[in-house]
Amino acid sequence: MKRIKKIDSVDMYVVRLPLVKPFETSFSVQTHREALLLKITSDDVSGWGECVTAPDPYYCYETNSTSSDIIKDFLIPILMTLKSFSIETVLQKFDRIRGHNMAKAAVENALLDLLARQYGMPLFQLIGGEDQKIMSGISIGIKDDMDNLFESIQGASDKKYHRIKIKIKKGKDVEILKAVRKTFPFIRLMADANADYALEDIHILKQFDAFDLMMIEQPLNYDDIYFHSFLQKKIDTPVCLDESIKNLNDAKTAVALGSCKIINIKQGRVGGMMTSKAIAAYCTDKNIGVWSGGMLETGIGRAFNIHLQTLPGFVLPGDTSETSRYFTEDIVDKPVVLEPDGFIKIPDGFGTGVNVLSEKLDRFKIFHARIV
Ligand code: OSB
Ligand code: MG
Repeated sequence: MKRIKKIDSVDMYVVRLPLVKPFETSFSVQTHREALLLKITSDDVSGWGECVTAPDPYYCYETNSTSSDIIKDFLIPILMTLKSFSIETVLQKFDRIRGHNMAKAAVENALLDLLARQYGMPLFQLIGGEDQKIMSGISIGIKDDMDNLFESIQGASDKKYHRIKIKIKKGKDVEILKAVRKTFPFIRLMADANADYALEDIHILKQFDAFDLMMIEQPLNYDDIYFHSFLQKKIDTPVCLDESIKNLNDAKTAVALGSCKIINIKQGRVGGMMTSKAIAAYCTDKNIGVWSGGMLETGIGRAFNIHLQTLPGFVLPGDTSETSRYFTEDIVDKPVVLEPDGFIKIPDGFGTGVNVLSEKLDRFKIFHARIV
């Protein structure tokens, strides 16, 4: 088993990158990506992780401040008690802390990157993935007018994105989906409600069946699994759960109840790459599709999502888009770009393959602390 000898230092940064365009969902409008980054160093090799939290608790209860506290006060102190340890040991110790999956994932990510770099291998190899290019997908925010939306969809379709997701909310749904489908009859299309509906809205959701959607993502309450099983039985469109699935047990519950046909695995939301792998394996065995979600990550977090998709089970296109769709400038050396066929290549090199540019880090950072 691969081991890290001991931790020499841990640095925490917050960077604030402007988004190319504001990103509107049923729960917020985001104009910046404010990312909490972690750099863990051992024997002169550093691994980087990105916490997928936002400054606010509108997608989930975790925020940059709660994660930073949990990392500083609990997770790193656990690491400091260990000598010559494996990732498995770390994850077992982290189990004592309930929830705070995004904080745990950030630490796990940095350790995996560090380990892969120390052993001189790409991250996908360390986690048991297969060398391959991965599919792309784009998530388009809620727009004020239809022309704007059509323009974004046309752009994504021209780029050969493998599927297009549009954000919806109550009142901005049926008519929009109908118009999009009419104008773009052949695109692989899906919608994400970010928990904006209740079971009583079933008459609205039922109308989505006419639009040949790949799935409807998180229609009901952010922590509901049970009532989604009622909904899935009454509509033909496959339900995909995002917010509700926070660990392997949630995935098992959703599968047992028939609450969804697809799960969006965000490695941060479920507590890291290793849990993601377990959920993907479980779902694949049960004939439930999985894909890798995104949280508007910088190049660091996005690289983890790319490596994640080399694991067995990730057969559906996820929310991995090119860098230029999010930022004019990122903080890493290798931007994500789509190949002419819409695929994305794994960044070359050890660990994630992407490296933080110190000039960009300096320019975009709004906080730095050495915590060890
Ligand atoms: O629900 O999938 C979501 C972004 C922030 C928070 C939640 C979600 C999203 C996205 C964007 O849909 C995915 C991406 O391109 O990173
Ligand atoms: Mg979602």
